[in-house]
Amino acid sequence: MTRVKAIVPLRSFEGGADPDAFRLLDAGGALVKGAVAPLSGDAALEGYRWMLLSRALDERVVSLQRQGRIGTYSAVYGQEASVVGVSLALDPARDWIFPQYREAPALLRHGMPMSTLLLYFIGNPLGARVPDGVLLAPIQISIAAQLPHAVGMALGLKMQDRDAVVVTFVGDGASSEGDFHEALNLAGLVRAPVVFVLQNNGYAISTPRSKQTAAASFACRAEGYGMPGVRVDGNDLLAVYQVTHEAVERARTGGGPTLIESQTYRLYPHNTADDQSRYVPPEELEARRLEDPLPRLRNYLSSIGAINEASEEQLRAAVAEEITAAVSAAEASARSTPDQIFDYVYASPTPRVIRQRAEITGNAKIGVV
Ligand SMILES: Cc1ncc(C[n+]2csc(CCOP(=O)(O)OP(=O)(O)O)c2C)c(N)n1
Repeated sequence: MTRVKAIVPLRSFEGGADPDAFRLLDAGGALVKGAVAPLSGDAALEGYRWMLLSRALDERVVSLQRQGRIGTYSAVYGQEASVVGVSLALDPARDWIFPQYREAPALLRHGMPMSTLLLYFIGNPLGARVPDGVLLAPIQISIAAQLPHAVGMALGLKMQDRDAVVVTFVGDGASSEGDFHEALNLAGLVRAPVVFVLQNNGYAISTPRSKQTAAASFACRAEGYGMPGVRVDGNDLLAVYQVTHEAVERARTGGGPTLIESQTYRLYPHNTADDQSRYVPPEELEARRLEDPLPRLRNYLSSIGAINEASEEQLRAAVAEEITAAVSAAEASARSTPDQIFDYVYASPTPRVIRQRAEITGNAKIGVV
């Protein structure tokens, strides 16, 4: 009997440098042989500013959380090139982002005020309100639920003949949800102008990538949905920008969706309630720290004369000042009250919501609406 051959190579990416991923900068920040930088020095410096801001914001918010001034927060730490590289390829005046919950700098660059974002993490429901004219869906905690919404929005934009694109972020863990497969299948079928950015950061809380899927990569799943799949070094800002730019242009010009697997690494615990020392071997963390995207881009910028110690110092000071002002503004806002969570559930509250609200405010006898 003839044996059936496996149609995909049974080799999987377990972290560290994937030799097949697209990259433009090597680990030391030098352009790889033959590479041409897709961003000018000024544009790459702007990317670095967003990355510095993201890291400084993570550090500040974690410190505020430890003081009891912030609720739970999922840091971007380690994934800055992945998030900012995508963001730089978008036009905030016409393209939409449907986020997960670990993309702070992309939301800020798209027009979300930092004080509003902080309000969200403080636990004030008003922080979840996206200001008018800002092309963002609200942060999504229910993993993968943003994907069908993103496809629906993209299809709507296509039907209205707009030249706008939807970009949605999703994690490696969330890609095991039914919503992921349903959304990608439909997007491929209707050629929706949507780009799926799957951030493979090594873990879904404590579940390592090796326990997430038997597929050789996340990107190779794209074939099953009839769309291109790309693997990119997610710690290389220039490479992430380029693959996203190409995918966005393809979507904008009627070429349909793309699945980008951005291979990065979460250098911080899943969120402020997690302890990654329980499941990440210390030697793994140390090795992956050497792939930190910030020094890598910093070295590149300094090699082209776009940054020096003095200008970096100024950037860091400006970013710190911006964060301090946003924290003050958020903390000066009116405190939320527990019953506010019921205000945004339904346009007309159901009897159960009315009862629960009354219970929480102490205004009702249990069971009486
Ligand atoms: C539908 C649903 N199931 C479970 C959870 C609990 N949960 C929160 S984050 C998470 C892991 C997500 O991992 P991944 O998609 O890889 O994203 P990452 O947090 O690593 O960026 C889980 C299971 C949830 N938020 N929503």
